[in-house]
Amino acid sequence: MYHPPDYYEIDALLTDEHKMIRAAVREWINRNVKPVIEDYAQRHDPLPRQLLRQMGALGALGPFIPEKYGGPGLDYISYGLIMTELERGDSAVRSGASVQSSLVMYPIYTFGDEAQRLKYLPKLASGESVGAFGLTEPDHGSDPGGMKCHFEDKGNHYLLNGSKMWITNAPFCDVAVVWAKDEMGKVRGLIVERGMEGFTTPETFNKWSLRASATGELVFDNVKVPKENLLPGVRGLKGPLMCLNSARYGIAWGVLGAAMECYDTALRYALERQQFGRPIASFQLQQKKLAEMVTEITKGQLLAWRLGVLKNEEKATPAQISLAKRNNVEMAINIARNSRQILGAMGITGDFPIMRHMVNLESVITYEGTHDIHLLITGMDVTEISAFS
Ligand code: TGC
Ligand code: FAD
Repeated sequence: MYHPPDYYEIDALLTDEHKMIRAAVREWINRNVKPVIEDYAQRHDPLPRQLLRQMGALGALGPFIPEKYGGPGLDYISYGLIMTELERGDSAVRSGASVQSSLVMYPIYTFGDEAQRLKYLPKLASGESVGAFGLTEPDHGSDPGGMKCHFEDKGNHYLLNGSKMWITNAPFCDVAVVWAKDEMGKVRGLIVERGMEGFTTPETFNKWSLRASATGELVFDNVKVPKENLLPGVRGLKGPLMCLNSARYGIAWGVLGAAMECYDTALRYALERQQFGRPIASFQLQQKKLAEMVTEITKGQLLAWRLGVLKNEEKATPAQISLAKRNNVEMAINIARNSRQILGAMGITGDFPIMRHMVNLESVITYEGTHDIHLLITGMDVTEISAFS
């Protein structure tokens, strides 16, 4: 039985509706993800693909999208709590929901016109349609401003060329929000649909991390994109970066789920496992690990909750979101590593969720901006000097 820590009674800061939403997603994870996730991860088989419609019914796809467009219109604390529960199941499940919500629905809602919102959002909210987000390219990861992907105005359509890589959900996406440069070199967002001639999505294999998530490329070879598929509401790199703010916010909450599951597993194991005639939890070195874990989780919970309040008030800055993503992902990966040690050899098996969380978090600390990039964003914010250029 899972007992997530709430050392500082943060539950008292949640509404009854928040707790109801959290309980529903936790129960859904217990029934639909926990029993099968290990098998999907071992077989390198994408689980979110099978679950997207159920996640849609739960309100986990675009939780902040208004009801008019098929979303449940929830607040940002609810969004965060949903992400925490999903990532306790597996980072791949949270990733699937993050991309759909923050990287596909958010830009269509925020930068799209009414026709685009009505055409795409309801199907994305229900999980009938799967979305992908194309920013990273083979030669431009941390530095997306250097992207080569580009399009030309051909009168009655745009002609898109280039490629994106490391794209979550690419192999089975129905629509992709793709960031490419126009003839003036300005970054714009285009909605590309599966079936458009010249658009292919080869899968990337051989991953040791996020094995239950599909990753791939988006390749555009003279793709004719209808003019009505250009997102009219934003120009420049700030468009994709605003989407990242929303996804990074979700990750700051999500990784708490992975961390709490690892801690809870390690605590229970330490209390049961006997060595030298005593539970290993009685040894000071193991207590130090557990005490530090619960301390870091509590700090991470407070950070996420306060950020959620600021986000609800539309006051959360990109730098605040960046700090929370960096802090909480590092916290989670350290907790996964220490929890694995508490379990000794058992910790490397799939009988426990820890090793799977640990290797997943190696992706989470890299995507949505690497740990180093987030350190530099905070450095830039406090010094007002950019270390990037
Ligand atoms: P820079 O010159 O600083 O900024 C360009 C323009 O953007 C504005 N801006 C932002 N706007 C909104 N939110 C933010 N977070 C913003 N950061 C910057 C900025 O004000 C400027 O606007 P304007 O109007 O003056 O033009 O840009 P730079 O080229 O120096 O780069 C800055 C840097 C390095 C911080 C940024 O490019 C960055 O964050 N790099 C990391 C890339 C990244 O995170 N990629 C993620 C790809 S998607 C992904 O990983 C999905 S994983 C999904 C899953 O499975 O869960
Ligand atoms: P690089 O940018 O090449 O960085 C390599 C190393 O150099 C890192 O340690 C980095 O911190 C360091 N570095 C780079 N620049 C600096 C600097 N200025 N100062 C100091 N150190 C620096 N992208 C999408 O667009 N959509 C997706 O859906 C998506 N899903 C992903 C799913 C997975 C599983 C993974 C692993 C990645 C995904 N990504 C996605 C890509 C991800 O965002 C990039 O991997 C990430 O932004 C880093 O880019 P890179 O891998 O090219 O590393």
